Amino acid sequence: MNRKEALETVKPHLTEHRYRHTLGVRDAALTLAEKLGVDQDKAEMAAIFHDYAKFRSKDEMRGIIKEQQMDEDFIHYGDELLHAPAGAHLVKKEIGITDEEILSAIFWHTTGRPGMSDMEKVIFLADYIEPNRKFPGVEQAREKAETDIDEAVRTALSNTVTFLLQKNQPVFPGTLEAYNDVTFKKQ
Ligand code: DGI
Ligand code: FE
Ligand code: FE
Ligand code: FE
Repeated sequence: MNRKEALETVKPHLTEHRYRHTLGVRDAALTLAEKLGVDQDKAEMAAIFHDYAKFRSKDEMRGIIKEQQMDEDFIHYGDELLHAPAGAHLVKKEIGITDEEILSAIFWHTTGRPGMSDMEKVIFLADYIEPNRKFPGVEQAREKAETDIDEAVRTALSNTVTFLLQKNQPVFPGTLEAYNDVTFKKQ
């Protein structure tokens, strides 16, 4: 599938706003992929489909997580987490993408995980810093991404954990493990 077909395929699954975000993630992912030396075509595919399941019903996504015997923490730590693992499954089943690098980047794009691959970092960070994002701390993460991608990932994880704590929301264990992992590696 080429870029144009991929964009035409994903568009009907997204709102205007989410499609614009997806184009931003695609642009950011291409830049980060070049910096990290990962396959730019794969990074672009992962970016285009990363939010594929964003508007599926919660019940459908919970069903996929159970049937596919994925970590049920994805069900218990907040509904925002469902679309990443469910999306990886649906992109494989409905679009026919089988590349594991692409699928795991989609799978982990919301939470991150300890020991993230370079492709996973590219999509996780591109989702966080793409040009349409406006939340507090994003500028700092963008600046770090210019010079030190691990430090930028650390900032994104740290900001996300801080944001969740401030809102009295649970933090997915894998997100804390990811934060600890990149923080230990810095020391
Ligand atoms: O799908 P997007 O909006 O582009 O971005 P995303 O997939 O990174 O989802 C962001 C949302 O996910 C945001 O509302 C915060 C939430 N989130 C991220 N990490 C965690 C989390 N929510 C919980 N409960 N726990 C987490 O570890
Ligand atoms: Fe997402
Ligand atoms: Fe994210
Ligand atoms: Fe996204």
